[in-house]
Amino acid sequence: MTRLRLALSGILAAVAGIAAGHLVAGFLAPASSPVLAIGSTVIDLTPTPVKEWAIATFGTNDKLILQGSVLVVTLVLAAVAGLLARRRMPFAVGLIVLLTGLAGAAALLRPAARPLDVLPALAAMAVGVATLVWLARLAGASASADTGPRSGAEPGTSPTASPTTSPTTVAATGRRRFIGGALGVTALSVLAAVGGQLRSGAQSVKKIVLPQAMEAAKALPKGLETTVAGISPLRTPTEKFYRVDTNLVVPKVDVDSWTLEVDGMVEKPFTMTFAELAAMPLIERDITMTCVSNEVGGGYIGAARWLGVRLTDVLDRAGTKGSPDQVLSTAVDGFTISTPLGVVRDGRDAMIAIGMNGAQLSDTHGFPARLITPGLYGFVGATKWLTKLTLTTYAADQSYWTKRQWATDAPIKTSARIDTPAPLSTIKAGTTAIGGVAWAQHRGVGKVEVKIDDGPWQQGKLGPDVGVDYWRQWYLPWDAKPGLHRISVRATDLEGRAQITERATPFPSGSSGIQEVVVTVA
Ligand SMILES: Nc1nc2c(c(=O)[nH]1)N[C@H]1C(S)=C(S)[C@@H](COP(=O)(O)O)O[C@H]1N2
Ligand SMILES: [Mo]
Repeated sequence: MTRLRLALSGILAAVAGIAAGHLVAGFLAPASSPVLAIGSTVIDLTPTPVKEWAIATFGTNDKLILQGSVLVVTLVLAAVAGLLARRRMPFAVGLIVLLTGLAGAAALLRPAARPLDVLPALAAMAVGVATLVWLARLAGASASADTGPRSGAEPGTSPTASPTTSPTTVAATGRRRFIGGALGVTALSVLAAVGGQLRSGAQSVKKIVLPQAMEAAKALPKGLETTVAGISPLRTPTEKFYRVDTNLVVPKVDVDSWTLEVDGMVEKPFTMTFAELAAMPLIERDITMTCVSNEVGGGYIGAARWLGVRLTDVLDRAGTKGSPDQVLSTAVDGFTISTPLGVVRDGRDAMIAIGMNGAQLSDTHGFPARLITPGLYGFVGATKWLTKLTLTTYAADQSYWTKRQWATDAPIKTSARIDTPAPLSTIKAGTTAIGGVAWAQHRGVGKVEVKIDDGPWQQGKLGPDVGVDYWRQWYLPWDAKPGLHRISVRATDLEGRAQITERATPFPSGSSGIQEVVVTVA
């Protein structure tokens, strides 16, 4: 029983410390909360294959699983500290100091850390140590009573004990005190954690008035979703747009103090405010983004209307010195992306976007400004929370993912996805449609073909054309006969190149292969 109470003392000390740290972080910098700081560092240190495995296995839950794992490991170590507290208090305290010290170091070593970011870990350290010492003493006292006179609390000498008090009643009192202390710590921890969460959640980005584009983009045509049930809408609503980034906490950027710096191999480095950026000529473009981690048939793809400034317009203001081959972009949290300068300058609509689907960028999608590079996977051209552009060379500088052996030049691979019927679903026999989306950004989709069981490749009908940088909806009418059926799809770009049929994993330059869906027709 004593061991259980001691272990619980350690666990509650950790919980109290983490909660206190979370509360302080809520006021200072949400990302410096102890578990989050350690989690972010783990993300950065995780070898690429493990990361790939986690994304493939847990999908968008990967961040929750990571934070849960950090928490569980911490609590196990804290339980050990609790067990040590009885006879080896200095070691117990040392363990808590070590754990919170790691959190502090993690917070300070974040690429864009400020010295104050260490405070949440220090708060966690102070609260954790105090709680451990106090609870372990209560646990020890109840234990001493359990084991009788041998260990101190003599019956009869306790002020509350009547002369007839037996060791058992003293033990009961000690136990009550411990339980009271434990409940008190739990309650305060919950309050602190909730307070910290509310406080960081309450921070939101400022509402801005988006300027108009020089020439408004044409209205988006009516998509196939109005006629083919289950097909992805032609434009992805912002709330449904996939989100991929390394951030456990979304940066909430203060647009009034935000600046964009242009430096590196340029003639005239400069810094501009958001107002200055938004005052430049704006273009509006329909572009489909894809994540390199998208598996065949996966959902890390979205199509939106972006409002922004041509990237070359901004770069041209700085001029070029020497022969840079890379635009290294940096986000407010220090995250970096390399984009080949040749691609940026080949005439495509690479842009610094400030608007998405008619509204300002949301905090999750990079407010107040992000890069969009049509035709390239997001990790080489779509920096969110952008704050710096550096002209440099691949020989001199590497970015976050290139340091982790991902490809430097990563054009989006042509691919097609079946949205309906859903994999492994059961559908009614009769006239129906097989449908989905296909993409070959910056080359354009030429045709989409569907194969049912061992039949021939049949050409699908294409939805409206929104340009080469946009995806294309497609469908094939189907008279579904009862039984189990296999459906595959393949896209060919406008240059006549069919999508790669060999299976490839997302690492290092994007997945390939043909999606096959099995359905039951009843
Ligand atoms: N600052 C920052 N920008 C980032 C990332 C990131 O981790 N941090 N991830 C990139 C990746 S891998 C992709 S696919 C796109 C995703 O953009 P979205 O979340 O708006 O869909 O953002 C890119 N920009
Ligand atoms: Mo990505």
